[in-house]
Order: sequence, then structure tokens, then C-alpha cells
Amino acid sequence: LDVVSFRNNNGRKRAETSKKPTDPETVHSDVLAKVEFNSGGNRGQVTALLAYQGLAWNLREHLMERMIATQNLWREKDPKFVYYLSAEFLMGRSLLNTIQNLELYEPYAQALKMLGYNLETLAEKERDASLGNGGLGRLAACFLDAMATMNLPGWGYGIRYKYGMFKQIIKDGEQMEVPDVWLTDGNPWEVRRPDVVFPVSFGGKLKKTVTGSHELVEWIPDEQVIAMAYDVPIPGFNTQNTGNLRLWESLPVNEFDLDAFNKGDILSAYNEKGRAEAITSVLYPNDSTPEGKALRLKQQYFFVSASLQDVLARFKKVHGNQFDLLPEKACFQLNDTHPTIGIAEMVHLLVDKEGLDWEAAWGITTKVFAFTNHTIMPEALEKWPVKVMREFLPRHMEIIETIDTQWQAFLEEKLSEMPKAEKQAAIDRMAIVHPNQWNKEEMLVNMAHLAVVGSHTVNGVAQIHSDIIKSTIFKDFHGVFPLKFQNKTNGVTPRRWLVFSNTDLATLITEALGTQEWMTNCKLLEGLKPFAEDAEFRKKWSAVKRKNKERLGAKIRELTGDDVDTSSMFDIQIKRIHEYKRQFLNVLSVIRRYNTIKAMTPEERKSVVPRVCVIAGKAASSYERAKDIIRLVGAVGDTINTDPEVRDLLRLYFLPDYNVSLAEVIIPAADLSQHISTAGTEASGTSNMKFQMNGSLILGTMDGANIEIAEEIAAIQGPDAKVGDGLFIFGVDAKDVPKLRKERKEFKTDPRWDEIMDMIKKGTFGNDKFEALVDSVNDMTVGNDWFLLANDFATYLDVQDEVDAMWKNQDEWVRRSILYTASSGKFSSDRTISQYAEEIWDVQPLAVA
Ligand code: Z2T
Repeated sequence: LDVVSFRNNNGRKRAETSKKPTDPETVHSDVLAKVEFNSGGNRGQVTALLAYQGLAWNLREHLMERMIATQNLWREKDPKFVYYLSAEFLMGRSLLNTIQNLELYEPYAQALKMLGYNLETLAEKERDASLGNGGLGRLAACFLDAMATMNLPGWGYGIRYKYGMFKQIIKDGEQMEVPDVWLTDGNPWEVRRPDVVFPVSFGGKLKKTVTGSHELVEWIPDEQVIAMAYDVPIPGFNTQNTGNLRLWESLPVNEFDLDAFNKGDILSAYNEKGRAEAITSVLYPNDSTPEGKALRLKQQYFFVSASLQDVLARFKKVHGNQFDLLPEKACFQLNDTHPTIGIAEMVHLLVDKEGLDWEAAWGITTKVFAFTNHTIMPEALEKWPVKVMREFLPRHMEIIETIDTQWQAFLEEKLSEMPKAEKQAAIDRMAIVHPNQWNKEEMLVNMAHLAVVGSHTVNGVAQIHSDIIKSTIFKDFHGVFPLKFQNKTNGVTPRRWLVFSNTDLATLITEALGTQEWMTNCKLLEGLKPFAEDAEFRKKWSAVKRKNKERLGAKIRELTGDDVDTSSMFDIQIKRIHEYKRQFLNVLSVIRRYNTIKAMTPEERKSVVPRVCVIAGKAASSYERAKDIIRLVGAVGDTINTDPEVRDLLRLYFLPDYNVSLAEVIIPAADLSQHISTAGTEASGTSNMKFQMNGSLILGTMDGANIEIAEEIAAIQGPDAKVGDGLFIFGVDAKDVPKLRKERKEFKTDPRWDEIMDMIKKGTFGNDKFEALVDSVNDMTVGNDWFLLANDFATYLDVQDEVDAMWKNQDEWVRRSILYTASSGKFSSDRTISQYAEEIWDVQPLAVA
């Protein structure tokens, strides 16, 4: 694939469309003016928060200027657009990203100096925009960066949650969830658009009028709210182009019920307001298990309906009622099933509002939607009770039933060769509306099935995952539509995850390559390969790592009060806490290491490789086993970190409130990172790519994108290298997992495993015996070790020994580290997005001159 054809305008002279001056003096005085006039602050006493805000207000004007120029061009040329529909966008902070994407670092750093501040310290004043759970939401954010950088006409559409992902506080070892009140200081990165509003309806009933063969359906809802747009400009790197993330806020049609108030019913006077605003008030903090609450369905429909109305309104301004042109002008990427109700909404808008006949509407709908699946965990697939759907979206439920009827009729035809019973079974398996397998009385709408039927492509997020969905959850569909299925391996933006969060490494890379073109053409990183053999360069490379470890060391001190030795190996596992990601397995190996050290003589201890192990991540609020794991990490950490015999050789920390900003400090400092999910369970993973880019060696299983990372690392070593060479790979194969799960009961556990299980159950770590957690993997009458920790335990310990041996050969370790970065080009989100653009969206770049 030709990534180069999508490259931005590197080397092209920057267009001088900007009217706003950017010299330090003007910036300085403008920031002061903003402090005074926007914030009511005193220019004699500019606090850090005020300075940050003044700066952000100033930058927003640059962003708006560029966004308007971009939108004007796009309006004039009318290219095909992609709309990325996602319930989550995990943007993190914007200040440094904006300054650096706009290439304004120098003048802005200087302007701040005049104010007595340092840019990096001010940046910390910004609250993360945590409008996402984890990988899926952060992927959406990386995609926006890539789209803007590659000048692709496209917008993101989502929800402006008033409260994002909860803040995690650890109290007595336990996770506590605190609401993420991120908007109290205002949000300078958004522009409120009271002029962009759409009604969104719920509930009520249907009125049908039949004229001849034509049935007219009118939906008479009993609840209506207003969706108001907030635009968040998305700066591209090294281009004038600036994209847009449009987030919707839910507002009442009537602010206040004066009647109720006059009757003395003061609380009900606010009823409507409260009910309306509830829709966009909080992000559901569940990664990969759906929340079957009506409010969640309302959130999904709310943002999708507003987005489609918005797109169709713009389309109609240019093309009137020529809806057959829509597929040439717009497409919608569904980020998992969360926005899938959009398929029914499109039919509703085209048929009920625009008067198209069903066939035309359905034809257009299937041409404009494309669907990405992000997990195969069966419990994660969204299924809405028909009852709930009918109550809140009666017309959409009816549309879905019609789609399902036609779909089943299509299958009758298509599978007509099959024996009758077999055919019926296949049709039942592919039904969109089907009975709940646990309670046959209840009918469910299978949103993934609706998404597959209503989309022209379906893709997984790493090669293994795309292969697995074709043979498991979508097997029957793949039989019917083999060409619908694609792979789009995830990627991450090298700007945020390498250039800005690891500036020293970026500088070193640019020095070595003699150009910074690698920042937008990541394949050029391969040019680092010869430098891996250069001892001088390796020295510089480790010096950068060491500096990043100092920065993380300071963070660890701030969060835990402990000092760590930055010459130790920094061994990191950061991601949502989940049984399938197996943080528990990591802790078991830390306990094993502890036992080993304890049993050593002082002389023997001299040969131990000192490690600082870090685990961080949030657990879904109601996920008890995940919360047990957090408590265990803390308890084991307390034991180890205070043991004078061990603490110089081993530490274990659970860092609280993992988020994008913390990741930006942790990843550049990692020597080793762990991606140890049971093979076949992690759809892709994206932090593995960030670690690879930053030269952290990988300890992992053959799962998700680890496999492709291993392929790239093997490829750069030359034709003799095998996949897995250069990484620390262990564990069972994905294809063997089903069989091993059946045989787990008879599996003979390792004696070291048994010893650790007994220790934990005896209460060695704190007051707790962690019975439920231990039983879930060890007592086959209680749990069943579904994620095969016991099966992978011994090879995991073996590979940990390999890690230690390699660490003792620092030349080789650093050599590999450089090769990791050198081979990470594939995992730029620019590559991913160029593949979506070519193979799914058919969208071409259009750059502001
Ligand atoms: C999520 O972050 C992911 C999958 C989900 O399935 C939901 C959420 Cl919130 C519904 C993750 C996958 O677990 C991870 O493997 C993948 O890299 C990421 O999405 C982006 O595709």
C-alpha cells in the first residue's frame, strides 16, 4: 500500500493564511489581554491557571482561523467526507499538542517566559479530556490526528459528556471512583454552537396512514430534547488543515416549567431540564462489557440522530433531494456497535422525513455505513431488549424488524441449496431480532448483526482479530458475504506518542536521520537500523531513556512517596484492569521473584537484576474480580517495597488514576512493557505500539497486534530472523485455547504456582486472603481459569529469566530497543487511516494551499 500518496505536504511552503501574529511579544500581550478580558484576572497577578487559560484562548483563535479556512475549502470543493461516529474520544490534553502541531513552540515558550512560566509546568494545569474508557476511545483520538494531518475531509461525531471517565483514587488499597468534573474551569478547546441545534425525540407512538399500496408512518414522540453542537478543532501536524470533532450536548426544549413553579412545585419545575441533561451527563465506564441501561441507549441514539441530521442538512444545502448522490459524498464509520442505531435512523430520516421509498433508502444506507468490531468477548456484544427499544424508539424498532424480515427472506434465497433444517438454523443464528438465550421469552436486538447487515464493510483491528471474527462471531455472515470482511490493523499517532511525549528521543532520531520527515512518514524510521550497531549512538539512546526514567521516577515519588533507582529495569503494564489482560499473572510472577530473592544468600542476591514493576489502570466500577486485582497489587507491593532484604532489588507499584497524561510520562520511560493477554482475547492492543515506538522491549503473548509487531521486528533484522526474535514471547497459541479450556480441570499446575496460591490464601499479603480471586483461577469447582493463567505460568517465568539475562547485556538490550523504534513505522495511525481511506471510505486528501 502506498502510504506516500497520502503523505501530507511535507516540504511544501506553508501557506500564510494566518492573520494572527505569533511573535513572542504579541503572544505575551495577547495572553495578558485574555487573562483580563476573558477571565477577569489581574494582569499583575497571573496565576498558572490563568496563564494556561489565556494561552489556550489565544491558541483557539489560531485553531478557529485554520478550521474555518479548511471548512471553506471543503465546502467549495465538495469532496467526499468521512464521519467517524464514536461514543468515545479519549483526547487527553490539548495545549502542547496544539502548540507543536502548529509549530509554535519557540515563540510560545518565550512568551511564557516573559510571564514567568515554563510551558511544560503550565501544561499540567489542563484537565484531561477523558471522554473514553481506553483503547477504543484513544484510537478514535489518534484517528482524528491522522485524518487532519493527512488532509482528509472528515469529522468526528460524539458526545460531550459533562463527566468523563471517573477519577480513580486508591483508599486502603481499594479503587474508589470520583466523578470527573472536568469542565469547572471552562474548556477553551471547544466552541459552543447555539446556531447548530437539532431536536432528538424519544418514546410515544406511531400513526399510520395507508394510501393505495403506500404506507405512511408518522412517529409521534412523547419526549423531545435539543442537541447542541460543540466544535473541537483538530489541528493537523505540518499542515494548515484543521479538522473538527463535533460533540453534542443534550438540553431541554423548555428550560423551566413556570406553571409548576407557580403552583409551588419548585422541584418539578426543573424536571424536564434534569431529564434532558441526564442524557449527556456521564460516560459509562465499562470497557468491553455493555451496560444494558435505557439511558445508554438514549445516549447512543441521541448523538447519532443529531449527527445524521446535521450531515443530511449540509448535504441538502448543496444537493437538494438527490439522495442517490449521498454515497458519493458521505460515509459513516461505526466505532463498534455503539452508534449502530444510526442504520435505522438513516432509514427513518430518508423514508419518513424525506419521502424516499424503502428500497432506495435501504440501498443508500448500506452504501454509507461501515462497521469496526473491537472485541470478540461474547458478553461484550450489545443486545438491546426489544421491549426497551420499542418503548424509547418505536419507529426504529419497527424499521429494524422490517430490515430483519427482508434479511431473512434474502437468506432463504441465498441458502436455498441447504437442507431445510440446516438452513433454518443458519438463518436463526444470523437473525437481527432473536430470543435471549437465557430467557426465551425475551426478544433482543443484536446490534452487531444489524451493523453487519447494514454496512458495506466490516473490519477487525488486527490481522488475528479480523481472522477470528470471520470464524467465530461472524462466521455465518462471512459465509454469505466473504468480501465484506476486511482487516485494518490499529495505529497510534507518532506525534503525541513519540514526538511530543518523548522530545529528546525525537530530537535524537531527527539528528540521526537528518530530517524530521519521519514524523509524517514513519517508514523512514527504518533508517535507524544501522545506528543500532553504533556504540556512540547507543550511548545517546540510553541517556535519553535514563532521563525519561528520572521523569517517571519523580512521578512515582509524587504519587507514592517512594524513591526508585532509575538504573533498575522499569517493567510496565498499563491498561484497563481485566481478567483477560492478566495483570494477576504479572503479580504472580512478581511474587515468585520475591520468593526467589528471599531464598537467596546475600552473595547470590548480587546477581539479581533490579526491577521496578509498575501496574496501572482502571477497573469498571462493578467488576469485582478486577478490583480484587488492584487490591492484590497494592498488598503485594506493600510487602515487597518495605522488605529491607528485597526493596533494593524489586519494587511493585500500583499507580493511581491512569489516563492519557500519565501514559505520556510512563511510556517513554519503559525498559520493558507487558502485553500478556490470553492468546485470542485482545483484539489488537495499541499501547504495545506506543511502547515499541519508544524503544521499550515487549514481553507478550502471540495475541492481537503483538503478532504484527513481532513480524515487523523480525523483518528489520533480516531474512534469517524468525517472528518472535527480539521479543519475549510466551504462552499458548490462540488455536489451542478452546481445547485447553476444556482440559483445564485435569491440568497439572506447577509447584511454584501451588506455592504462591497457598501464600496468598494464607494471608501473606496484608489482611486479605483474596479468596474469590485465587479461586477463580485455582479452584475448578468455583472458577475455571478461563484465561488459562495456570497454563501460561511456567513459560511466563521462563521468559522472565530471558529478560533478566538480556538486561545483563546492555549493548544487546539497547540495540534491540533501537530496532524496535526503527521497525515501528507500520503502527502509525497515518498508515491505518490511509488504508481506511482507500479501502473502505474512498475519501481523498484535500489540503488548504
Ligand atoms: C475498548 O477499548 C476495546 C474494545 C471494546 O469492545 C471496547 C472498548 Cl472500550 C467493545 C479495545 C480492545 O480491547 C483493544 O484490544 C483494541 O486495541 C482497542 O479497543 C482499539 O481497537
